[in-house]
Amino acid sequence: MARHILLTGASGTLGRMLAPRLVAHGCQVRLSDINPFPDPVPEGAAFVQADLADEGAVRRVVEGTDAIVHLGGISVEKPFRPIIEANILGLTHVFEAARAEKQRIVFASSNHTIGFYEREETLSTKDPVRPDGYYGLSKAYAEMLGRMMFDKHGLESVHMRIGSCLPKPTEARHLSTWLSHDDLERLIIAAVEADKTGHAVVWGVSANTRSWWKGDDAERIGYRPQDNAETFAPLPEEGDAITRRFQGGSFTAQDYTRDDQ
Ligand code: NAI
Ligand code: 15L
Repeated sequence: MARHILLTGASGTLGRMLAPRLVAHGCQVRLSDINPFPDPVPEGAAFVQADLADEGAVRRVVEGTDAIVHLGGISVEKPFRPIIEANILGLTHVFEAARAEKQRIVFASSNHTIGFYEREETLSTKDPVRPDGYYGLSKAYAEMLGRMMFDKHGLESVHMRIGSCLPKPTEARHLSTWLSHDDLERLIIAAVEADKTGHAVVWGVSANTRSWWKGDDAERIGYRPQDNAETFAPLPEEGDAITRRFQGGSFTAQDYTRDDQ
């Protein structure tokens, strides 16, 4: 894969893991984050510090690359102001810059777009979103922004609704939500290399026996997961009754005030 890729959120957990893997695929990689890159920058990569909320900085960092893997932003539930800065304003800057440069975006969406579905339900990406907080809502906005950008401008984007991307699953919920590091890499490579994607939404999940998520655009973009959380079963249940009830787990229980059910 000889492409020049911009990887945002490079200094975060998944960015640090992916940076050397993308280089190993033969990509030229531009890493970017608001925070310095904490590791030695891999040979074949370069790091540029930029705040997603700064439109000019985002334009400069996007310029000259061929595709964007957008992981940068707030990755947990927070009050709406910081979420708006990074995940709404910053994200829109990335899409506008990509539109100017005619680039595909591979975006790290999240299972928290649908966090309030009960665990007994099996979902397709066509089911209505049920965000479990401002964080999940911001990811749903990204998926809709991608839809509008494709319908109106032909800008392609692949939205990876990532479950729990960890070296290995550690709790019962992960038996359904786990995405192995290797499968995330496979998904990103498929999304970058697919001939055409249009606007695609793909569950960012491994081939888990207990997955809650089925219908999506995985086949269309050529994503074939190979790992399965079941090899780690059984695992302990975690958290309170709300956490255990909904697919979004502990995010659903944060600031949960309903008392009618
Ligand atoms: P992380 O929090 O470790 O990394 C996010 C990075 O974005 C950080 O390095 C942070 O400095 C950077 N960032 C935050 N605000 C920024 C700004 N204004 N300008 C520039 N950079 C900024 O998160 P992680 O776990 O690496 O996740 C990466 C992406 O994947 C996130 O978008 C997250 O929402 C998404 N995701 C991750 C999942 C997981 O299991 N780790 C599950 C679902 C989605
Ligand atoms: C996410 O969206 C978060 O970024 C990550 O930290 C995990 O909490 C994950 O979802 C999850 O639901 O397990």
